[in-house]
Amino acid sequence: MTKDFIANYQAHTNIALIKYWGKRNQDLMLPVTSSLSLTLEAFYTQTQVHFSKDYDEDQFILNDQIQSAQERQKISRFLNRFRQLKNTDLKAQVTSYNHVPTAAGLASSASAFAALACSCNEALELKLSQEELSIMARFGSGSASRSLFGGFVEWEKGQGDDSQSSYAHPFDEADWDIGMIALVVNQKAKKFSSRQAMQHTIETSPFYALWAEEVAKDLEAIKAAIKARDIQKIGQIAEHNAMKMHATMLAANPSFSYFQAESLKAMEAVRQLRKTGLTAYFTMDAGPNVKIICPYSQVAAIQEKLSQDFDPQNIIVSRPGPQPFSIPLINQ
Ligand code: FM0
Repeated sequence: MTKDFIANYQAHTNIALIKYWGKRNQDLMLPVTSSLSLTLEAFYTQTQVHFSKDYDEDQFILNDQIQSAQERQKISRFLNRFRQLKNTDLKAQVTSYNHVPTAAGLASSASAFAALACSCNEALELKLSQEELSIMARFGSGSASRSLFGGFVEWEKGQGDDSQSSYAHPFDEADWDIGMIALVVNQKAKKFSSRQAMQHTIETSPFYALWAEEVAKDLEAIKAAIKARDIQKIGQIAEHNAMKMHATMLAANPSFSYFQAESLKAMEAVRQLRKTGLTAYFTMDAGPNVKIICPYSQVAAIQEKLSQDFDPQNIIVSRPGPQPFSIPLINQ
């Protein structure tokens, strides 16, 4: 009888409060700066991997759809790193589901590669540590290195070209009054990948010279604010950090931006919330959606106010999320 290697894991996505924007080494996926995120409960990926002699080639099925050769190749390259560690050439079937309420366009490579790394580790009985898995996930997508942990997570930039020195670790459990609201805007916005966008920014934006220094300061300040559980400070620092990242893109040549008209409207709505005495700050990533940092105890009041100007279906509330965990196998 042939032994099959199979496992299924759930990993949650994360939103950076201090952003990762740029690589110092593209081949090794090493970032220019450290970064810090909050893992979210509401958005996650479940990924089963099955290594077996029955497969002649790797297969990748996402949300019940067989994926293109291009998508499959990305997965195959990622699987190769695990095959190397196990010294096997078994092919695999990867079956993945993105759990994102509505068609929110928040599906993230972060939860996807974190879940796949965990499943490969268990299926192939590699017994890698969380830190080693964070390094493995990083090779799929930089932000995925942070989804190996729950709550507030810091991804260390590491040293030089030492690939093993850059991984994430938990910073704070976030088991206190903090939440995040995703405000989904304009899902039809043209997408361009963060990978290309950050490289173009490094190569052409004169403002990028300031970025690393600003991140270092913001990171120290937000860590103190998290330890003090000062949401107002956390929000102020995160909002400013996100805007500085987007400013580097506005100064790129040619310039580009992820801001849509609706994103600007959402940011203004958050500023108005503050005028009414609520504690709410925004952040934005490589897409038009706006995410709001707030005390969880204020989400109902914020939701109600935002519902006057935005479709309630597009306002998605989340608590902080957990680290990846094993889930039952799906039927073959
Ligand atoms: O998450 O080229 O990880 O810190 O989301 O795959 O490493 O998709 F706002 C942008 C994430 C970038 C900030 O980039 O890029 C953050 C961002 P890859 P990712």
